Parts: sequence; C-alpha cells; structure tokens
Amino acid sequence: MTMLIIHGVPLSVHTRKVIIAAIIKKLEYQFKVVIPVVPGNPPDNWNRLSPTGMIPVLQDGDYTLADSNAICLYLDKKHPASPVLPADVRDYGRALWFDAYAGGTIFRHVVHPLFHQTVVNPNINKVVTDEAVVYDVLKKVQPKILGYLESQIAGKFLVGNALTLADIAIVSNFIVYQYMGFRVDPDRYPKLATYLHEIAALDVFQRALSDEKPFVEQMGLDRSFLS
Ligand SMILES: N[C@@H](CCC(=O)N[C@@H](CS)C(=O)NCC(=O)O)C(=O)O
Repeated sequence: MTMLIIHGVPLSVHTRKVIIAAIIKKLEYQFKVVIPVVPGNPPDNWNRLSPTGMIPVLQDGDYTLADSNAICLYLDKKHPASPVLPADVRDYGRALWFDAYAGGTIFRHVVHPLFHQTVVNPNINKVVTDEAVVYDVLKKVQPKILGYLESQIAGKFLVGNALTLADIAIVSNFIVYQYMGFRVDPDRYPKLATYLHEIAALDVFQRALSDEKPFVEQMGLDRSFLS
C-alpha cells in the first residue's frame, strides 16, 4: 500500500478531520505542513494540488484530492473497515448534514472569523484584532449555533452510537475554538460542554491532539482545556 501524504496545518479544523479518519482506519500517512495564509509558504506545485489554495489535500500515490469532506468519503469507500460514516441511511444523511453544518456554518461564521481576528491578524498580518467582529460573533452569531447543537445531543455521539464524521467535524471546530481561549459555558450548554469534553478524550482525538501539540504550543495557543 502506498503511503498517504496529507498536506495541511497541524491545528487546522479541516486537516484534523482527515488525520482522525486516517487514525481510525489505521492508515499510515506522512504529514506535510503547508500554511496557505503565510505568503511564500505553499510549495511551487500547490496550485496543481489544491485548486482553491486551501488545505487539506490528500495524495494517495498518483491520485490527489482536495477538501476534507471529499477526502473522508474517499477514505471511507477505499478502506471500509472502521467506517466514519454510518450504514443506516438516515444516520448517513444526518452525519453528512452535521459535517456540512460544521464547515458551512460553525467554521465559516464562528471559528474562521475568530481565528482570523485573534490569531492571523495580530501574529501574521501584524494588524490589530477588530474587537467589534469578535463581539459580533460571540454575541450575535454563536448563541443560535450553540443552542442548536445543545438541542441535538441525546447521547455520547451526535449520530447513532459510534463516532462518525459528524462528531469529528463538529468537535474539530471546537478544538480550535478552545485553542483560542474561548469556552462553551457549561451552565448554559451543559450537554454540549460534556459532549465536547468526552469526544476530545477519545484515544483517536488524543493521538491527533498530541501530534499537533508542538505546533499549537509554538503558536502560543491555549491547551489548558485538554488537561
Ligand atoms: N471545504 C474545505 C474547507 C477548507 C478550509 O477552509 N481550509 C482552511 C484552513 S482550516 C484554509 O485553507 N484556509 C486558508 C485559506 O483560505 O487560504 C474542506 O473541507 O477542506
């Protein structure tokens, strides 16, 4: 079997989804750090590997695939043992919904703007954080999302009784959210707070989180929620 190559940033929400899927499936992979937001960092052939310029990208021999959702579905089809998508058709649809919600709503409207304002702007762009944007996300955008997730949690996992792409995608977003020092209020969202804690404590998450630890520490991010 050819060794997979995963291109990405160790702490990225979408890169972590692919890494966790590979860990669950016991696939060997080589990790190559590509940081799109740092000018000059991506390699010369990056446009060919990533049509959008974004991470993650998977290389499987002579086959290249971008987008975490496409990559996870590809890996699940190619290596069906230890699936990350449920067999039941309704659960399957629901897992895909949560993956889409994680990328299209939680990441786009909460994690990405917060990361841009509190990490990329001060550290890379050398621009001060726009506190009005941060306030807007926390006070106006986030409550509806956290309330919705709180209403969807009925057990340890979001869908069925096993870890699926739904949990991988949702929790991966909240890992970065907490790296930035933000916390889900356990009094207001008790089910969500417990759920996030329990999923992050699973062995597969712990392995991914320990592999990214040096990079996260070097960035000066907050890992205290993991102890
Ligand atoms: N739909 C894509 C989204 C990927 C994405 O947003 N990646 C971010 C990092 S987590 C990125 O590459 N940002 C840098 C940029 O936009 O240039 C996926 O699921 O892979």
